Amino acid sequence: MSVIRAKLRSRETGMTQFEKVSHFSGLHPKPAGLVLQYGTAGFRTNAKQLDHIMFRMGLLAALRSKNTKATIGVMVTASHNPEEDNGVKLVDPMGEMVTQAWEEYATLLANAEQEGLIMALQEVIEREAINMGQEASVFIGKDTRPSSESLSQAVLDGVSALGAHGHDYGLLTTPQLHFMVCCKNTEGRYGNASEDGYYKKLAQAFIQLTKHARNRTDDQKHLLVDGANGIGALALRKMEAFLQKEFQFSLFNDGSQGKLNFLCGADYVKVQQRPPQGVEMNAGERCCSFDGDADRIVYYFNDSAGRFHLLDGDKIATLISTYLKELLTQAGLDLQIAVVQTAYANGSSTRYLEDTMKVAVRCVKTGVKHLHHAAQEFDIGVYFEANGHGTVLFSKAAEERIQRLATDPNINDEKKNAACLLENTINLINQTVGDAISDMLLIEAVLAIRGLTVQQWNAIYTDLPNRQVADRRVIDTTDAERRATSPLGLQEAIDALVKKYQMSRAFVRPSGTEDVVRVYAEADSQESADALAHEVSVAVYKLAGGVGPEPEPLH
Ligand code: G16
Repeated sequence: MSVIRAKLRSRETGMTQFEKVSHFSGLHPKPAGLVLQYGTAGFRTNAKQLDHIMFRMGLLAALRSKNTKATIGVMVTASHNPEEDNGVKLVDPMGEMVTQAWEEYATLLANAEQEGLIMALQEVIEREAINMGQEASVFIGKDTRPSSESLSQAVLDGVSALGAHGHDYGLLTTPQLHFMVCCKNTEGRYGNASEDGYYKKLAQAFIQLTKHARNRTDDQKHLLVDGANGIGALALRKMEAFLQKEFQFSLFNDGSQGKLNFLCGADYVKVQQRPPQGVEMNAGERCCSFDGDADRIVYYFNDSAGRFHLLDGDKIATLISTYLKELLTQAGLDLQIAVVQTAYANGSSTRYLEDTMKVAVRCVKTGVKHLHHAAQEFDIGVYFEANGHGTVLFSKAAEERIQRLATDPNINDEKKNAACLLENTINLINQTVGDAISDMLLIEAVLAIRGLTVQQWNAIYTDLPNRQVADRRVIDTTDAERRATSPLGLQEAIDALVKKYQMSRAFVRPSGTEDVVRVYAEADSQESADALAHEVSVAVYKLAGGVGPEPEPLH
């Protein structure tokens, strides 16, 4: 029925919608036989393989927009991956990652051979009973990779092939695009769907919030920022004027010289457990790194003995949830706060949150989409992956109670102050997705309000030494997912290895963003964590059919 209507409507313009799709699809042909899987955050691989994927995700976004009667977002980025890769992230109406039910359709369209594309489209249209006469609108953003230019053009071709309106924002951070989509679909209630709207909203909230911090010194206002040579650096520069010198920064790896994510950025710092290249740090100085599309952040500093200390997503979640819990107590609000983590969360962080903070902790599968949904189940859900990707979600009811309290004339000063802080905190947070810039400003504000140095924050609990390994040589990457998880005896081998070390834990999983198997290990000492990570990667290599030379011991 919906298909017929689409044909009738398009006949008026001479070409049916499907003829138009076929015509444009010929300009973005799929290499025969190429099969790509929808990964942790969408499709991601070498940019050379992605032209047809982008065109087809433009089609899918147009369909999703017709289906939801709302604006949908498409972000062209491969985030933390090397510059030669690219990828695509799809954004649903409220700014969250596209619903998992549609990942299946994304895979269907992505892998349909050239002559089967229209049939695949028809299947989606029929299964979702999409009215093809419905207007559609898609917002598009891209990161700074050289390939992003032509790939975002391919998305636009897909969008217009189905008669949808495409708004190309050009260069944006991923969280900015999520923000724009949410602003548009809430008719401005979440903010103004423009870059300036984003900067203004966050900067105003930050300035209001830091008014509650007494006597901020210039040192406290200043941060070293590693922009990963990516879009986050450009965005931060644009935001500078809006912050009215209340936040000052020295920006390194701003893209003017170095290569995106190369020896810098949040993923490099977290996995290598060392500072990025190109940042001039003095002992004790607070530093942070964004990733390639600025949806992740990690903090760190070197102590006076030259030792490196990393404050990752777990430490960020602890800082923020402690701050929020204290404010709730001061405000007398009985809202339930929970922290959502993944298996990568350091064991010490989980123990601290549960035993000392008495905060509920949930553990879910890797992937922001999983964390986001789990966090939505609480009044206040703080979610962070250890890699620095996270945010805080406030339920509608929680926001309303906080707002009512902040304007209640009959409460004492302490309660009023706490309620105002909570209100400004909500405005500073990008609730659609993890956002390096928003998270950074929130962390800076919390440290200032609580009068904490980065060293004091770091001392809240001590991380168990840990090691992450991701080795392209370890496994045949075309079949990574099955062979990493299912070879007979692998889990038993890991269990036996873990038993050899004190306070230890280890697991392996195929990455959904890179052609690697990730191995994580933690133990009571760095030597043990390194040795366990090595032994587990050898077990994976032997039992899962590793390719190339056997993994070597670390250090
Ligand atoms: C994406 C996801 C994250 C995930 C990361 C690594 O981040 O959004 O949730 O933690 O990939 O996933 P994997 O271990 O499967 O490779 P980003 O920042 O790269 O888009």
